[in-house]
Amino acid sequence: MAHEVTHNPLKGIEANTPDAHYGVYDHGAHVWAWRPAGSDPVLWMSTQSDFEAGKPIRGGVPVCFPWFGAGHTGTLQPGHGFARITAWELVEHSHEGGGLRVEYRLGNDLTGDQPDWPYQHQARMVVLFSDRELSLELTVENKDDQEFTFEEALHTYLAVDDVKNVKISGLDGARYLDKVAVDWATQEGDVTITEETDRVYNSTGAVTVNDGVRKLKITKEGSANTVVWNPWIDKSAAMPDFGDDEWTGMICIEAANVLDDAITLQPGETHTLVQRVSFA
Ligand code: TA6
Repeated sequence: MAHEVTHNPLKGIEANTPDAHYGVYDHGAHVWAWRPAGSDPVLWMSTQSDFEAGKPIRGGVPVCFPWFGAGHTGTLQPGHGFARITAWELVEHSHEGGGLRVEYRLGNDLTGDQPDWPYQHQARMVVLFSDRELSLELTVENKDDQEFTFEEALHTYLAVDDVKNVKISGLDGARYLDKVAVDWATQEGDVTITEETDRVYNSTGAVTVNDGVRKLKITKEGSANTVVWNPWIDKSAAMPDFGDDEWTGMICIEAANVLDDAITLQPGETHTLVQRVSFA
């Protein structure tokens, strides 16, 4: 499928035909569109999202790095780290396996002075779009002469028919931090969404999201945690870049390494986090 460099509205790579739509922005190496041929959009995007330098995008796949939320101190800014609001360098884009491959690079030359995380680093994001699967591969390299520790998450917003009907399977028996109740618990059976839900599961496995209309399968590698989030009513109303009634149409399923599962790399070491979304 032909693709082009676009400024729609941020610079990036896009392939858009009546059949299918793939899109990624240089800003945050942010995948913002994946509509496989014959399908409705798989990624959700708020109608209220910002699309400008220095601001996060509300939808698609924000890349959270090198910390998650406010980080291990609870005070780090910007939220979810600087990677998602920094323009990454487009390394190459090509057709591959009937789809589109896009590779981005991030490094100190692009991230600048970061007193909260003052390390020499390089990150690469390889995105593979096809009509069968969306694959995201985030590799982090320690380019420093000292070890460093980081958190990461592929903060994936999935479009669902009605989140109140969603059943998430694959987390049964997993321990999780319930960030709403501020307590740990163990998952019993499928995850259903009946209120604000913000959980960090200790799980390396695949999950299936069934909204009664479509079943999506999310697999991952190099990930100790799966984050599940829906803001529900009040949190949605409190976010200026999130429509008050939009919460029913999305669920975040995030391959992550956060909290006690943050990654420590020695000089020269690399770590790769992979998340793949497909139809179950
Ligand atoms: O991944 C869930 C979460 O950490 C929630 O706590 C909520 O803050 C969400 O991320 C969105 O964060 P953002 O900074 O994009 O508004």
